[in-house]
Order: sequence, then C-alpha cells, then structure tokens
Amino acid sequence: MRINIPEMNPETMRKLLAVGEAFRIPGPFFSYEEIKVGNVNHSYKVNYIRDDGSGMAKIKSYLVQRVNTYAFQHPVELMQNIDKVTEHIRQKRPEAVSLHFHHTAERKNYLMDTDGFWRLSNYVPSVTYSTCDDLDVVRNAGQAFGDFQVMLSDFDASKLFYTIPDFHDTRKRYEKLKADMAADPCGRVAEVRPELDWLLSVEEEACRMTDMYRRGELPLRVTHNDTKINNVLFDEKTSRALVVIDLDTVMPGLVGHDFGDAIRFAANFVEEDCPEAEKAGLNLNIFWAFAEGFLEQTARELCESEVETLGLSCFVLACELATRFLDDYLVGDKYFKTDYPGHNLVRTRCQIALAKDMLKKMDAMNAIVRDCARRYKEQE
Ligand code: GN1
Ligand code: MG
Repeated sequence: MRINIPEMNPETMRKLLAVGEAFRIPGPFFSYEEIKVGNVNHSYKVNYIRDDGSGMAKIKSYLVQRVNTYAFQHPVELMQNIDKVTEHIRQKRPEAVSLHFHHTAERKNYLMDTDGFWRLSNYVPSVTYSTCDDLDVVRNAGQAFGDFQVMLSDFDASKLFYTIPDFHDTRKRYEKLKADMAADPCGRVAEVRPELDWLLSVEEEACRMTDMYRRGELPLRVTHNDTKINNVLFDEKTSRALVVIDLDTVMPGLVGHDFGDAIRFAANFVEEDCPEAEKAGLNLNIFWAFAEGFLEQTARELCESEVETLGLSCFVLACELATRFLDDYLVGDKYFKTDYPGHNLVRTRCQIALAKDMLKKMDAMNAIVRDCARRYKEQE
C-alpha cells in the first residue's frame, strides 16, 4: 500500500516533531496536516507510524495546537480551566468521548518555548461542519451545546479563571471600538463610515443583554462562549454529536452567549466571511432545529428572562462580533487570523447584513423559542 504524504513545510515539521518529543509521543513521525478551522489558534493533525500489534504498521494521529497568546494572555491558567472542566464532565460521563491532553516529562499539559505555547491531545476521528443544511445535524449540535451547559450547571464558577476578561461584555466591546475609531491608528475610519454608523445606531439594542446582566436580571452560568458548530465533533456515520471541543473560553457567562453565537454562525445563509454580504441572512429552519435541540436540554433550567432573551441574543452576538471584526480592522488586523487584506472588513459586513435580517425575523425567532421552551419544560 502506498500512502501519499501531504505537502509539508520543513520548518513546521521540525517544530511539530520537537513538540511531539516533548510530549513523549513514541513512533516515527510520519506527516502533518494543518487544520484550517479556527480564527485564533493554529491546529495540526500530526500522524505517527505505530505497530498495530500484529506486525503491521498503522497511523496514529494526535491534535497539536499552538495557542494564540496575543488572544489568550494567561495560557497556563487556561489549561487549568480545561483540566477542571473536562474532569468534571468525565466524572459524570466516564465513557463519553473527550479530549485528553498529554503531559511533558515535567508533568505539564503544555509546552512553552520561544515559538509559543503548545498543547497536544488525542485526535478524535470525526467530521465537523462549517456550514450545514442537515436539520438533524443542527439539532444534534443544539443538544450538544445545551447538554454541555447542563453538565456544568453544578460546576463552581469561582474555580474558573477568566481567560479573556469581559469576553462577551458588549458594552466594553463598543467602548473599545469607539476608542479605536477616535485614535484611527491605521487611517481606516473614513473607509468604514457606513459600518460604524450602523453599529453605533443599534448600540442600545446590542447592549441590552449586558445591561440586563448588570442590573441583575439575567443569571450567570458556566458557558462555552465560542459555540460555532465546528466546535462540535460528529460521528461520521451516524451524525451523532460526539464531543464539544475548544474549551479555551469556558467561563462564567449568560445562556444567550452560547445560543446566540451558535445561531449567528450556523443559521447564516452564507459563511462568516462571504464577500457577498447581501447574501447573508438568517435561515429560520436552521434556527428552529438548533432551538429544538438546545431547549430540549436546557428548558427546565432556564428562567423566564433567559428564555425571553434567546432571540435577542442572536442579534447581540452578531453585532458584538461585527464590532470585534471592525475594531480589529481599525487597529491593523492583530487579533483574528486573516487570509487577505480587508478580510476583517468582509467579515464585518457579513455580520452586519446578518444582524439586519435578524431584526426583521425577531418576532418569528421569539415565537419559536417560546414554543420550544414551553414544550420541553412540561416534559419533566
Ligand atoms: C474566534 O478561533 P475560533 O474560530 O474558535 C473567536 C470567537 C469568534 C470567532 C469568529 C477566542 O473563534 O469569539 O466568534 O473567532 N474566539 C476567540 O469566527 O476570540
Ligand atoms: Mg475558539
């Protein structure tokens, strides 16, 4: 049998080899592939050759990630968070699929060197979706994120380090956008006037959840905070959700942060960086399927004000991310990985078009959420 070796950059290969050695991975290094999902960390599937026990060679893969320390300035505490959260879940569901992070000889679940901050875990054979029209898959994703929150509902939030402080504080995101707009360090403000004007015109509505939380009208929970559908690994054959990944931002948060972020990603007609922003908009069928799955798991836990803000949360998260993309564009593309100049502006326009369409569909979204919540609440 001949196995094709994918094209590899010699420098990356040397680095990944060294990382594998530090984590004491045995067997000859074979190949690596960059996993191009994720806008912040760098991820690689790294393949080793192993003896399968019967004298035949087999491939054993691992997931290696370089954590972006511009975004995550306290990566050691971040890894402690992940350890605590995964351990909590493992105790409740010992047989469930999970990511296990390997340790170095110094018993650390990370490697910090001059090239960055690295971690290595098992690789779970699975599929992920960046876009998905299959309503069963979307419903399963909703269940997976809902289940994740329910599993952590008895987790002591004070044990968690805030890996990115004020991550979903929409007021603070707007404040930063306005400060950078005033400073205009790259001279880009003039070009993005329409986007800035629109985002500022909806500031009050976009910050409504943050304000409600500050007034004590919404409870704090332990939330995932980065619920893109591609953060759920699915079984290739059954489309069953296997495990929720990317636990870097698990922190105290609001239920709507997870619901809204998932919807703004999964229910958009187009991908997050579609250059034809006018094609962006909310697919209500996807919204509905996700809401069914999510509320099936969470309805019995949620209070009325949480249910009442789930529709709004989708608009909030789309606007909040638009402010983040636009702010990053204004300061010179420092935070999000970009593939070309103007990528963050393309992303901004797409989120704005989506948010505008959500406003038109808000009544329908609220009706669906209320109906799901009522049905699943009754199902004791
Ligand atoms: C980042 O890297 P990724 O794709 O998991 C970002 C999210 C954004 C998302 C937009 C830590 O997530 O908040 O919603 O990009 N994660 C962080 O695509 O900032
Ligand atoms: Mg992430």
